[in-house]
Amino acid sequence: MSDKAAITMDALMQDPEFIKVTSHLNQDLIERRNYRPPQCDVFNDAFIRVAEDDRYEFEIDSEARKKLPEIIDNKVQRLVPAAKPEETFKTQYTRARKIGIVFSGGPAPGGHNVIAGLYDAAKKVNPQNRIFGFLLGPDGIIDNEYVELDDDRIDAFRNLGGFSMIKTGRTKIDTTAKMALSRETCRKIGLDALVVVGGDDSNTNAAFLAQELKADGVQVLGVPKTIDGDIQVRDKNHKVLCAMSFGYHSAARAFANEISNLCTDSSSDVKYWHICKVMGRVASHLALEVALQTHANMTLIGEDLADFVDAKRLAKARSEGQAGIDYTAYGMTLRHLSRLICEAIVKRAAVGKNYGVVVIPEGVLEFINEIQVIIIKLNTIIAEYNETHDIDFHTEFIRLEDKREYLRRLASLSREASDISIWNTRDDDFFNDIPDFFQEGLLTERDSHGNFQFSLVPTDKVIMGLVKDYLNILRERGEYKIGIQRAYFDKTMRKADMDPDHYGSVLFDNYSEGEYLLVKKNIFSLKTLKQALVRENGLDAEAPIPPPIEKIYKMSVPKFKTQTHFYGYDGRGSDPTRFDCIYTYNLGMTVFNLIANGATGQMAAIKNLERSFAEWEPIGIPIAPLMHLEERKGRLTLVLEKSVVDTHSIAFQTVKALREKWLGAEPGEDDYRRPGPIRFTGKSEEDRPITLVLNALADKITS
Ligand code: FBP
Repeated sequence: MSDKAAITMDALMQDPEFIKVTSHLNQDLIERRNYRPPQCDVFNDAFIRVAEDDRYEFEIDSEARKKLPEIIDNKVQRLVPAAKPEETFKTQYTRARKIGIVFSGGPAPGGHNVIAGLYDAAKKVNPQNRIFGFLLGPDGIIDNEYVELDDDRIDAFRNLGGFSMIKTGRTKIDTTAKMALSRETCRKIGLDALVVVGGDDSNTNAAFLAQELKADGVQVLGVPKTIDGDIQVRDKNHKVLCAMSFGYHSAARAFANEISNLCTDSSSDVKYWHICKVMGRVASHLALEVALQTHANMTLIGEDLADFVDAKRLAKARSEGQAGIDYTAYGMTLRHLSRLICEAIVKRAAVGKNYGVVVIPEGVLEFINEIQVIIIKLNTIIAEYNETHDIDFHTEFIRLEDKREYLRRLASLSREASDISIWNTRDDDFFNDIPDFFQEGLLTERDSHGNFQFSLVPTDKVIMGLVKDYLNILRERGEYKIGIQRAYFDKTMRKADMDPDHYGSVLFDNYSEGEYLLVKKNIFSLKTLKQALVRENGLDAEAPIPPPIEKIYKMSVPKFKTQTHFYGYDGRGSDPTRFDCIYTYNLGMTVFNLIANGATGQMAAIKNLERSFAEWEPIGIPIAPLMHLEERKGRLTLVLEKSVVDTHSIAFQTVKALREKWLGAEPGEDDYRRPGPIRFTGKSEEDRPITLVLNALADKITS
């Protein structure tokens, strides 16, 4: 570099404009940091009590009662103003406390505001209250790694996405040794309470910690976090207590914005099908909201596929007089799913739209019976191997071939075994029939909670591989064609002084009707085109195909070009929507008030999220009664019940009712909706998830 350039650069770096545009501080960041979310009405009171609410009942699992006796009889608690508090209450409420907080599991927009809400509420009640953030998730509790949070740190992260303030991790405190270390950490700091901000597994952890640490006087509270939206709580009479976990709205809006941009691109260059895999480990809540936000042409909802009944197959069995029930007609197979996608693609192509956008939920395979069975079997095999050997399955069998060989051995042993084996030759054959990359995916290491890591499986590739194969078959059969607009055909013919009617009836199946013309099924190559022209149009066998006809024919032959995208970590790291900012800040305040009232084993929540802010009600939900037995690492384990998409909900029924409209397999523009980017300020920011608004309508209409 020359001296002149160096000097110029030095001078430039002192320039105020240069400093401004290269600083990490931008207007949006400044506005976010300065924003103070509104607080639910009750938080304006100096003293807040909890009132037990007996209107809510739960179906209690006997295993939960056995394992969590100290917290199983907890009730729903409402936060209410303490109008004339007695002195003992005041002393207890305001006494100086040490509170630890930890993020657990994947990041979700709004987490920092939970901390800010907790911090502000705690400092308001008593400036001597101290908040400690455990680092890198539950490992921070086990290893006694934490930072004390102060004004500067809190202010730097207000209303910002991610969990970067204290980081996160997925460790589960699930052994006596880890529990003992956690207890030791609480004792060393002198913690009064611990707040676990996490999903279903983390709130499960919170319940076990609450049970264990009760005797030590350490309260443990949970906060419902996960972009997946699968922490939704209703009591046994379906009364909604927590309509949605935090982070869901922001992630769905971030994904929707990106996917809506693809709708715009796709309908502009009209050559790609965009295949969008959207996060959500099991439940399809995120895909559902994305569908409502964007009106993408096709959105798969896993829960819907699980309910699938192949009516055609049943009718066929009935007409052939088959005895018994054809069980293969119940539940979706991968093959059948690929057929449904092909059907949609073919329908759009018929009206000239050989492009579009498909949304596939990350966890869709969980709802395909044949795959789910294999996943559970492999979970069990891997867990059993790890339990009975000193070395972990994935360390012992590094290459796919080694893993396959182990499974092959199990299958051959099953032939000799007298009782039922977990892996038989049918499983092995099925497994060996699927592509290597998918086998690798199915064998992928389970997370620390024993969950199958769907985000590591190229689900879209699996499904679209089958789709491509079947589209080729349909193309060969002449069933996959691009419709030619009648007006365009007429114009092209007339430009070449050719009579459209003369050629139209030779070329097209539906020349007498329809805005889009479909080349006849028996014309599937230039050779068959020529034959048709010679046969039906009197073209001399030696003459070339007239160029305009050749052009029209070529336009009708579809190429199926795809672009695949994964929307997950990007949206999970987005800054929160205003809805999530307000929601999480109030969750933080709720959790402090539950602590100040001596609660433990409760999850902070805001009731009436689906309604206007004035109706939001901070509550505590007992965690233990929400737990049930679920398969993890090949065995039944007590965990918080995940909520999947209810196919009877208004939100799902809306998507179902508008499916054909959004597919857009008719002439004219598509019905795409543009949600736009998440904007922190301004009136156009979406209020709350559309899923919530629609589901709340059901209550309104029926009440
Ligand atoms: P949480 O349930 O912990 O909130 O995480 C949800 C999620 O984002 C899923 O959508 C996704 O399948 C998974 O985390 C990815 O996990 P990882 O961060 O370990 O790759």
